[in-house]
Amino acid sequence: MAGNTVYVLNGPNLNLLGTREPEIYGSATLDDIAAQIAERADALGLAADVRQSNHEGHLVDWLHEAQAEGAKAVLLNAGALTHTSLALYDAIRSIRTPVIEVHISNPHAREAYRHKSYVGMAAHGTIAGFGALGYLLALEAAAAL
Ligand code: CA2
Repeated sequence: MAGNTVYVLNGPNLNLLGTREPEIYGSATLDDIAAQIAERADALGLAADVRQSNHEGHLVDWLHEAQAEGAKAVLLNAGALTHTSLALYDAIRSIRTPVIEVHISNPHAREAYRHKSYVGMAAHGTIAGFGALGYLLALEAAAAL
């Protein structure tokens, strides 16, 4: 893997994007978003590796893998694990690869239990509230790192 690869990691339930709650998360599916990411990555001279898992440990393993493989950056939408996972906080802190937190919605404008982010406390930066465009904005940020 070349050092221009950006891992784009998605957590629990994001495989269901486009099927429910379009007023919050939009109507694009994760496959639609992955296609947009691939196109923008190509234009930026990057390669994107888009993955999704409903299991916290997979996300931890992929963060370690990103570092081991020399990835340029990780874009991480950890879903609800954002607000609960000390394991993801520790994993992000344990790697040197920059991690950019991404959210489709703006958790700070939602329920109080979404205001705390373990991912955000360890991440290089956060992009939230711009819908699926946030992944593309985060790619631009990764390219500029
Ligand atoms: O806004 C985001 O990207 C979130 O990470 C989405 C998470 C939520 O728990 C975070 O607070 C913010 C939820 C992902 C659930 O995905 C769904 C997909 C389709 C229908 C319903 C939920």
